[in-house]
Amino acid sequence: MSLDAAHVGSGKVRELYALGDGTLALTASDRISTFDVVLPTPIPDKGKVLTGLSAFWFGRTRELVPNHLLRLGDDGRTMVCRRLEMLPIECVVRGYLAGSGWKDYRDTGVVCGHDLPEGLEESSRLPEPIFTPATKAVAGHDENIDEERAAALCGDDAYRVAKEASLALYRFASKYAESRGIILADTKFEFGVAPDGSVNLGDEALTPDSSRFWPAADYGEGRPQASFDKQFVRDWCERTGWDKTAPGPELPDHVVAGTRARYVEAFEKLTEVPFDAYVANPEVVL
Ligand code: Q0Z
Repeated sequence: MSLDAAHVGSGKVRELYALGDGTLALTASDRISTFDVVLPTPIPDKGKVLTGLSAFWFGRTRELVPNHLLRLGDDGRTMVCRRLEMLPIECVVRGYLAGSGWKDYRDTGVVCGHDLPEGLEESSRLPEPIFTPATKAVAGHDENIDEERAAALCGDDAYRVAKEASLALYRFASKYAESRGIILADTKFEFGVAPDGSVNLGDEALTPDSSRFWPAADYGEGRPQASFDKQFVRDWCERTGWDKTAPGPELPDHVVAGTRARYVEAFEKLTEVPFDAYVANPEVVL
């Protein structure tokens, strides 16, 4: 980080800085959250893995959809980005039924206005990926909204572009990931408008923090799936009897090491770049 950077925002595990030249620096920490609580124990290199994966996808999809990435920091955990006027919705694409999509389907048969076939189960693959926009909650959980509300929030033109870009990105990335043993069950994108008026992909993209990554080898319908990255942490937290309110428990070394190995495994499976090569020179993923 340069010394003239002003801190302009904090996420649960990331920080956003304004650089002197009108660009932004988005830095991913090694903090991990589970059950919506940030744990006191970091996962070494998690921020580098997530930044490297985002950058890899930005590089692979720039012809499909323009994005905000300008360059990577030498630290491997910072993306220098073009500043965008962010759209006020989360652009979620689902290829499988999980989380709030599964709950909405089970209760109503409908997800964000998509009338889905009968007989789907938890974790079922959908006949076609669906776009399920949500509001950005300041606190608490995002709320799924229908297309009419989402378009009213963004403006019709920007909404249409963000929706088609989201579906195209999901189709590209899910096909690629499934060929490498990882199911991309769903994912959340954020878009913004650049000074030239174009709608650009922003934020992080197609990481395990913005998506559900499932190991394809363990997939089965009618039950929840193990998470590619966080399952050790969740299982260990469940066994401690923690009530899932802050503060969370300190993680033991074997859970930290196992979780770090899963993040690195996801990075190497998807990028085909050795993680050490990324750390030595982050731009190898571009
Ligand atoms: C991203 C966020 C984080 C806190 C704003 N290119 C951009 N232009 C304008 N705004 C953003 C971006 Cl990426 C932007 N966020 C999400 C990230 C910490 C909030 F690291 N908020």
